[in-house]
Amino acid sequence: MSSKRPINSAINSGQSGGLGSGHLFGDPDDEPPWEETIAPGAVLLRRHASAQAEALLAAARQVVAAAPLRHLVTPGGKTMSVAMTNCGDWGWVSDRRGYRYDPIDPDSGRPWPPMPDIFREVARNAADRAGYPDFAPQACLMNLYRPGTRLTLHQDRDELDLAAPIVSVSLGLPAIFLFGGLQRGDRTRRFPLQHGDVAVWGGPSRLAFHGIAPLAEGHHPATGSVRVNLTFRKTR
Ligand SMILES: [Mn+2]
Repeated sequence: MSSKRPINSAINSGQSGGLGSGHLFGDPDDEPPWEETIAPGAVLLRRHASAQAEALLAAARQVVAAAPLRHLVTPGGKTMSVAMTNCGDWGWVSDRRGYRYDPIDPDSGRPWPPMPDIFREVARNAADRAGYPDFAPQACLMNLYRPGTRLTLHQDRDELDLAAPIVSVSLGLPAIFLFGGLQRGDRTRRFPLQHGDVAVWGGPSRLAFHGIAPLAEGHHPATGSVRVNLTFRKTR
């Protein structure tokens, strides 16, 4: 894929070579975390991952070095605007044959890189805080959003275990999280997501429709001109 080089250097385009220092600008990352319930079983853990953000991004760069970001093709033949890669025992992939979890990176023919400990810890702590104890993610899907990138309304339903929640960590540029109900036509509400926010949804909201509105232009000291999203799932 010819577009690999730019997207794979994208996370590094923040200040000082992308190692990023949220503390340089102080305020937003220093806010103590708080929680907002947005639906039964669904909660936004505001700034919950702020303190670990730099470590998460450093680990994310290691993952991308081993399994480069790429634009997947949907079963219908459309190229997704979000650039993706995975780590952990299972990776989410999409191609002409459909959506599925695969232990092998189809681009390299090798297993996905292992899930970094810091990823596992942040995901487990967030799930705990949201009321889902002992969350043990088997898959981490990493999404990279550039300005204009969106994720249309969908359900996460490729997992065999629907008892476990979805844990989604936002890093870098802010985004608007669209969160609806169990039917596609249900009313969708918009929630701004900031660097360090973690969304967790499970239980009665596990199959809620959700998406991300087109990303606005901007600059974040930790990631430059992009948003990085880490989504953790128990797949089976
Ligand atoms: Mn999703």
